[in-house]
Amino acid sequence: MTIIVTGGAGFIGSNFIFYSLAAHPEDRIVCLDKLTYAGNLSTLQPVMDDRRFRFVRLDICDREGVYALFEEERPDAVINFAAESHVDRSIEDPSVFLQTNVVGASVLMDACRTFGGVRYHQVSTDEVYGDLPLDRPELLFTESTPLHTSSPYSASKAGADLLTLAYFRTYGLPVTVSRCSNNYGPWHFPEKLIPLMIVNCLHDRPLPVYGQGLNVRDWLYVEDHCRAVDMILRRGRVGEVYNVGGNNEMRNIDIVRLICRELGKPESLITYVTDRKGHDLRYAIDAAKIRRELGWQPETRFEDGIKRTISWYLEHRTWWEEIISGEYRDYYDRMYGDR
Ligand code: NAD
Ligand code: TDX
Repeated sequence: MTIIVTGGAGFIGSNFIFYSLAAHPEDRIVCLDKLTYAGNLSTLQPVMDDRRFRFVRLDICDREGVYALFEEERPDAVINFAAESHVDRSIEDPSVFLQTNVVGASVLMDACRTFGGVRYHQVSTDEVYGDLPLDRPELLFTESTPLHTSSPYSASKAGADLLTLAYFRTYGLPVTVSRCSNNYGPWHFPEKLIPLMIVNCLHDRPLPVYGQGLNVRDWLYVEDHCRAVDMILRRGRVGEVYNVGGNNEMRNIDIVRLICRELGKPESLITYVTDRKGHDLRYAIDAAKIRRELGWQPETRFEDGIKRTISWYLEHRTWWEEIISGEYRDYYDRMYGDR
């Protein structure tokens, strides 16, 4: 198969490319990425010379460019990871979220149907369900929980998610959707909770906890998510939605304390800051459907995954230091300017 992976220079997309090239030696991957502030080409350096891999710098909203790439590559499948993904940025300025997350997904799906029923997978999120109360631990999101979003980010992801199901119903496009909980692991951009706290700890900087730190997220090791997407692409039923979750709910404050302990830093670094606007209280996923239909379940326990992640950040200082300094944004020009 030739698979177009969008957003492959970001956190989950890059992990997916590494996973997929190792798991399926017969497949070819074309990574399509705009290289926004969140895309980092140096992440993909280990596979740049693999003849089964190609990188193309392109915006998923660029219809002409996307169609030309389809014409050239004739892909069997598209997995859409590309998105503006940070809730706080969406609160600052929603417009680019609507453009990339909604319009971009529709351009990709139009290309899929124009070039003849190309298999399409939309990487959605558990945030499309909105949030759950903190005092009802028995409540979980299932695939039939109504979508009820809180932030411009989650509303834009819900738009793309529903549009994907509309392309199945209206045009018969062979699609699937996955709605996953919070991921953590290597190559995670240090604006998100876990990498931000690790990096700040290593610099002995304050650890900004929103509100009282009591909000709950369900954390899944990124490779487990990649395996789920891979299984859904190959064996999932078209037209279906699959929840993916870690069965690992934790309060933000407990995560931050754990990171302090692991790095031998004092909890006095913790600073409570103004809460996020519209802050979702709790996410919790019921992943029974993917377990029952595809035999998927998380393999990495949080205790192991978080240790592995912290070690990774200790061993890959250059990667995140270049991000913090902004230097990584020159990488493309340095590496590819003359090619
Ligand atoms: P990320 O922000 O790390 O990476 C996004 C990538 O998309 C970057 O490489 C960026 O350059 C690229 N991109 C952005 N706009 C683009 C455009 N217009 N055209 C082409 N490329 C573009 O995001 P992530 O955390 O890896 O998330 C990947 C996907 O998974 C997103 O769709 C996100 O909504 C979803 N998701 C993330 C999580 C999580 O915990 N991180 C959980 C569930 C679902
Ligand atoms: O500095 C911080 N302090 C803090 O208390 C940051 C960055 C976050 N937080 C809190 C807010 C959330 O309750 O930590 C929690 C996690 O925040 P994020 O890492 O921003 O993730 P979240 O808002 O839960 O969204 C993530 O999971 C679902 C991803 O960023 C999304 O792309 C995905 O869809």
